[in-house]
Amino acid sequence: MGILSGDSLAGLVQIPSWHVVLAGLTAFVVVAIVVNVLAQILFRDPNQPPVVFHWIPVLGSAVSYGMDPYKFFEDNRKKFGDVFTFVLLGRKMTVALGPKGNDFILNAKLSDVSAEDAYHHLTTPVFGKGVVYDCPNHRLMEQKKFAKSALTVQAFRTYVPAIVEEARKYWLKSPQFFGGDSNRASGNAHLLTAMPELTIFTASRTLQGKQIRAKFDESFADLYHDLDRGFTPLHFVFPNIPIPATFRRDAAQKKVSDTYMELIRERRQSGDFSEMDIINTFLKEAIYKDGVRMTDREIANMQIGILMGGQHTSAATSTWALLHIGADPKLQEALYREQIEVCGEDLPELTYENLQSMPLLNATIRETLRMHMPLHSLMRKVRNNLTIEGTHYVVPKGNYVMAAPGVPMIDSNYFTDPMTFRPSRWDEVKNEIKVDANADKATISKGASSPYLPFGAGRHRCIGEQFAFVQLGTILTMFIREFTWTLPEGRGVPKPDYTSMVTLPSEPTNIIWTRRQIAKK
Ligand code: X2N
Ligand code: HEM
Repeated sequence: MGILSGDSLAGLVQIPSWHVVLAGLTAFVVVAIVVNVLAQILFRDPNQPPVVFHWIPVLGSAVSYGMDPYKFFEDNRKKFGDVFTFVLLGRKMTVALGPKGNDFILNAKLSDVSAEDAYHHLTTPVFGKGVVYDCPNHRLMEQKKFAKSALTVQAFRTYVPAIVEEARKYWLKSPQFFGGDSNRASGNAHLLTAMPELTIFTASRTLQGKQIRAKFDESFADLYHDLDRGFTPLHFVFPNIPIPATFRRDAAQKKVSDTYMELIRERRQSGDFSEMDIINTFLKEAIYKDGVRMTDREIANMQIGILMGGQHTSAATSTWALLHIGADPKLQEALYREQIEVCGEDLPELTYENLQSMPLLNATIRETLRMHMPLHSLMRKVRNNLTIEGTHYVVPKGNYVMAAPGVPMIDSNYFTDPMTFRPSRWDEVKNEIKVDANADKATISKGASSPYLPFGAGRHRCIGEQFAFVQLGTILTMFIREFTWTLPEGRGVPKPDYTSMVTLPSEPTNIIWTRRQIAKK
């Protein structure tokens, strides 16, 4: 035996046993907590916004914010007012609530705040490189312009019949509906299965054309599912956490992006640019002002970004809308009557123009977005010390600012009885929208300090609003034509679940449906 054998080493150096290690760790954690608590009590900087008290460093207020951000904002607003800072898994987030806060954050100077610094670690592994938040802001501005140029009224006129056809195909095929039996007269559908499926079929068919839509009947659905499971708050906190979902995300990103590139090459070769989709507008227009051309890879990755964004927000919104309509038989009947009035007794093929003449339908979508804005938190990383107007507070560089446009939308100062779903509150008056016809409270203007901003404001504002209304309007109209539905006996509209990327209804999200035509026979 040599002198350096294990036995003799153990004799020389005392290897600490497990309970000594545990005691050491516990001591470290206790000291960290004590230091963190003392620091909050003793070193409050009067020039910075107040900090929400938290026991555990790094974790901070993650659990109470993550469980119910609106309750968290409300509770702390009572203590601190509209502006306060909380710790979210190592990040310092300064919230500015109310229309003024939204304006402050969403219209902040580009040199002061950055969306890409707040979002890119989450979005880039999913969308891919070179686009959206993986490029300078001026590139994103032009990418949005290219995408937007596809979303014309002319294109929407072709999208409506395409969505109608997808909806019909979907009822027939999906086990949530007829499951292949066109005579099935009633059933129970799980909306958080059905609506994401119908949303991705209709969005891909319209925004990306027939060829991409066809791929969703094969491998694409699974690949997008893998991308979805890498687009979560968990991946926002730990972008590269070594779990299967992360590896699948990365593999799927490559395969999906390659598929779009292949299609781009095919279209160039065949010279067939006839579809009015976003892929074609990029092929025609994607040259930046400085002469730089978007690469095929970038055009492909942009397609992923657009489909992912539109997918989550729109699927959540249609699910919420169907739940509210299901809970309100009078509204359901009124929507049916509006349709008959606008389209005619025999309900011929729906058109884009029909949708524009259905105020109750559009008010129902608006009301859904008011109560269930899909994105409850919008973030920017602070690049230069930011003084908050009208206060002595400075938000230091390196912090994040967080806007929550959903807060005024459920605040009784702006919307009467805000927790009641009441589409009739939306009475259109010229370009202005009166919040409530019966009480002359706030009037919504086009400014960024509007209390109603489901699509954001400022340079990062959504480009998908009109498309979303076309898609949601067509899907809801088709539902109302085909079915009557209720929520299961004794159930109301579910409470929100904030733990996913968008605000979803918590389970169960089932409806009991009956077909109108077959019921009549
Ligand atoms: C651990 C509760 O759950 O105790 F997609 F081309 C594509 C928005 C990014 C929001 C991140 C963190 C929540 C922690 C809960 C495109 C259509 C876009 C626009 C803590 C215990 C993407 C991350 C949400 C952190 C909240 C927005 C979307 N139009 N789509 N504890 O990006 O627009 C796009 C744009 C983000 C977030 C969070 C927790 C263009 C817990 C339980 C657990 N957030 N979040 N889009 N939390 N817990 C999009 C802008 C961009
Ligand atoms: C940006 C909401 C649908 C594409 C945004 C923002 C919001 C929003 C709040 C601002 C994000 C921020 O400031 O950080 C919604 C809602 C939707 C919807 C509520 C549906 C109901 C869509 C669709 C598309 C889309 C269908 C694509 C066709 C985008 C893009 C941006 C954006 C490209 C710009 C991001 C930026 O400039 O940073 N959306 N969106 N959205 N949305 Fe949407």
